[in-house]
Amino acid sequence: MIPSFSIGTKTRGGGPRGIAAWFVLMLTSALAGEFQLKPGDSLPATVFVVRAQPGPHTITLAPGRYFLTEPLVLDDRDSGLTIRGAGRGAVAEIYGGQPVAGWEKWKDGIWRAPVPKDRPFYNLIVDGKPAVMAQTPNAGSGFGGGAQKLSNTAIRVPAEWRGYDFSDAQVSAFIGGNWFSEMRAPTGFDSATGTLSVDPGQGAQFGGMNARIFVRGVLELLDAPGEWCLKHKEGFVYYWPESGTPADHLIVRPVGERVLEVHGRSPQTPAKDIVVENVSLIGSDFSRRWHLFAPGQDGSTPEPFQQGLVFGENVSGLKVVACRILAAGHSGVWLNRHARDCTVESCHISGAGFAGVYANGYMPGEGPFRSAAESDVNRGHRIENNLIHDCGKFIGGGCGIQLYQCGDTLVTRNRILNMPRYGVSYKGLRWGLFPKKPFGRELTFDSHFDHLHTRNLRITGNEISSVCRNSFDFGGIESWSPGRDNLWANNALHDIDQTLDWDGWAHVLFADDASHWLTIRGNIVHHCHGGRLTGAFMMKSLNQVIENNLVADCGIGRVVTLEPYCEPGGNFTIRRNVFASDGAFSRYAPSKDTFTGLAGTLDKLPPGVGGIKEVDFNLIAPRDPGNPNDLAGKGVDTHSLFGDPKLVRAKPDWDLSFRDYTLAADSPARKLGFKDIDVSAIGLRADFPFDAAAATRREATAKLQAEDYQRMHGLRTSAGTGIYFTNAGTWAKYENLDFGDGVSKAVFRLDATTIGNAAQTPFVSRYGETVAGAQPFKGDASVETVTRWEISKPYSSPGKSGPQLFDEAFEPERDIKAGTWRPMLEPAQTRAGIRGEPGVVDFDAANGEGHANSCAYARASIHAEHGRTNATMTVSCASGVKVWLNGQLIIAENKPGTFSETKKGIINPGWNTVLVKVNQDSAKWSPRTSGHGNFWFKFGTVASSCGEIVSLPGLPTDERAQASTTGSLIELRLGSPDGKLIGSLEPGMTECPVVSTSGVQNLFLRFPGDRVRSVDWFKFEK
Ligand SMILES: [Ca+2]
Ligand SMILES: [Ca+2]
Repeated sequence: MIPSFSIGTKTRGGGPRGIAAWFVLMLTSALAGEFQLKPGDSLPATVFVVRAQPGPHTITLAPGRYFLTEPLVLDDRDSGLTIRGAGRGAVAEIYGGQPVAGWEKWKDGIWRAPVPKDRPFYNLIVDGKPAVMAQTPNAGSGFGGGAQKLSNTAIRVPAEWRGYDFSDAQVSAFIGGNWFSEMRAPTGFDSATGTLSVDPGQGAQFGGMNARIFVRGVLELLDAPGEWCLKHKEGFVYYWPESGTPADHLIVRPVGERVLEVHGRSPQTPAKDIVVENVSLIGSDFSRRWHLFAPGQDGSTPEPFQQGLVFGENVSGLKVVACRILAAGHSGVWLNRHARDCTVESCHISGAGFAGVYANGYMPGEGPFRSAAESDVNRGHRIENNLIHDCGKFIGGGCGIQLYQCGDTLVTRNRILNMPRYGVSYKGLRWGLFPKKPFGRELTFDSHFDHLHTRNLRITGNEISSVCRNSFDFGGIESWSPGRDNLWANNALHDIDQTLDWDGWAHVLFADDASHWLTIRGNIVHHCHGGRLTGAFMMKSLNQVIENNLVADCGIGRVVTLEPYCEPGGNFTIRRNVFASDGAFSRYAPSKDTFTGLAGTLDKLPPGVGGIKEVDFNLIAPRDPGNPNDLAGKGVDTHSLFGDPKLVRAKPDWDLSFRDYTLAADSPARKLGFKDIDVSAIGLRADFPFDAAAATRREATAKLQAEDYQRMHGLRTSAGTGIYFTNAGTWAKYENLDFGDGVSKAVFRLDATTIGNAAQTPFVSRYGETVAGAQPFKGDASVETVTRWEISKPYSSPGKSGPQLFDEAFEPERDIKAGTWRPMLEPAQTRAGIRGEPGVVDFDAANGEGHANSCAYARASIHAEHGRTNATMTVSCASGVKVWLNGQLIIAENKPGTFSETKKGIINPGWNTVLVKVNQDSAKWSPRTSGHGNFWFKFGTVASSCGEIVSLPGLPTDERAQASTTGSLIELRLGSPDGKLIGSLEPGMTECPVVSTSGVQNLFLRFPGDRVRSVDWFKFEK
């Protein structure tokens, strides 16, 4: 038997001690080669002792809990070591911290316990999951909570927060176009003004903090079950248990940002062939601040943030197999810099603050290297058969698997779900941003690929769903400026929906800038949704191939965005695919560069590169059967077939998985050469060692965020907040809910308007399924911005510059009812991810960018209870603007600026129309990366003393929203959207009885009318 010890090495590779020497004797006399530990024994001390013996060794952990006082650090002296858990299912649990004891009731539901003073930590692990650091608004209920962004380094908190203690606070902030989020640390608090200063994060390179911020880590914000807060100066941690008391839970405070660190002492002396198998590794710390890149860079994560619960650097052949890796503060597994031939296999990774698995190489041209080949140090990994879910807990850019400058790697058979951003992503650096002389050598376009190590990646057989739930410009699988010759094959991607900007950029398979020589083959994309600029695929780079894929049951704006942009693009191939879902707006959304190729950041196209190489032999169910192929004249799809693909679905829509699609024997796809996709090679292997359904099961009595559905029909999500657009017949599916031994009541959190049951329904404009309600003015003495418009296409005239179009009257100017219009209900986002502020109408972003020397129009209506005169109307623009009020020209300025008119500001009782025209300056168009650009306006009016006054996009209409006056707001159904009705929420109510429901169920929220504006969360009670 091994005696119990609580000794540990104090520093990495620390020297021997007397007690350790005695320990060696005990161990070696007990067993040679294999060392057995039981709970209470010290793992670091054992490693320290084992290291002194000739190996290789195996340390076997008996089932039970092992708590570390500091990270376990292995190095090259431990090469060949295996750490293995005894028993099945990783029941030996290594915690990266200490249990918190001594809880006492504090107030309300809140308990507190002593912890070491002056030792801040940023993650509290409760039953293997990260608790929510006290925040406002509460998790899953949006942003702000009264706090407002002032600048990239300051926010203003509400007046009632001014007495709060912000010494443990953090500010979580999405930045710029919502690609990434950062965690900011306070640098000062001015209680007189309520101004909380924070560090600058990465700086304003991507636009700095946007409005999607929240404050966390303030005790006064601890107001809900599941929240915790540290007061590190007091030495107390506070927690409100989700159920029972703290004694009913295992609550652990982390002691480091890594739990298991495998770190060879130099790149030349890697730690080799270390195996960690069948153990649970639970809980590591997050950090006071975090950002993804160094300021001014778009590359490697800065050194302090290169963190994983399992961390490997200077490693070769590290294997992490059949482990549970839970509640990592940063990433679950992080393979840093020099890391070769590592394996992460058959693991269950969940609750990570950032990514499930991250491999991080050197930025091109950086590091202690003399050549490109020398710098290729992170490669050869295999990431296979892992269940990775619910990561991105602290970082909104969190994803399943991400590789940076890491290549020759196989990512296969993983099941990835519930991420704020990507399922799988990998990145390098695009030509246009490349260092000009890496390692002192001149660079050519051809030789720059030598420096791009994110190459020869095989992303195959993965199942990815419910990702991209809280970020913009996303992809289920994504690449940005990697090296050559990557493959995405035989993956299934489903239930990935646009969340932040319905009509904005997103692609399920998103080959973003400079994804050259990428092949996308044999993938199944189903049940993905989004508007105009959302597609199944992006194709913009050199020599890409999209072949033999199936797209079905998607509601998307385009199938492929086939448009080079920024970097060189051409030689496009799209062949033998089955597009059973067509784009609602366009199939390929081509630009003129699509047919010629684009040199982009090169002076000219590389030799042999043209536009389309082959877009043909596809089977397409066309949106418009009467005009199935408007690109036939361009040589596109000339041999393709248009019509019913004869797709056989084995299950009803709400239950379909990728396994349920087959093509009928007589499907025309076969004649075109389409090969059946092997669905048996997708998703977790049969030998996955954990119960995946149990791992992702939710309790029905916990708060269920409405936006965390597994499938939806017809509605929309506002990222991190809720669902809306719940028109009659829409539904959302919540899978795998455990109702335990029964519940009797459902409780909902709805928006105030729905609860208020207002008798007066607003005016509406309808655009197909989109309904825009009238926006009320506050009616105070200030100028209030009109935020929703209908906009025209860009108009131009041959040979005329933008300013010269100022006095040329196009269709809408001659007759406001004429022309083609479409709604612009929220700020458009540019392709570079720059989102306009509310009320800034950016025609460039809205019309797809690149419209130099044109003008455009916008129209809106204002309905006033009482008329008034001298209503100051203000418009801002970047070039020239005209404003007509009720057909009268009130402002005409052919120059940039802000212009006001008061005397002609006459608001009539009833309806008024506003028409705005703006033109562009005569500068050559270039993509906008900050500011508003050069083709926009913002308009507002004073609306005081007008009584009830609202604005509506487009022309006046008297149609009002139809509220369902009878029937319920929400139906709760089991099994299917029309399955057993277990409860109905009645108008004016926020809770309803539920017929006794127990066990594990799939629940559907079905909306019988259109009276619910939005749902934030719901839960069941006994
Ligand atoms: Ca709270
Ligand atoms: Ca919510």
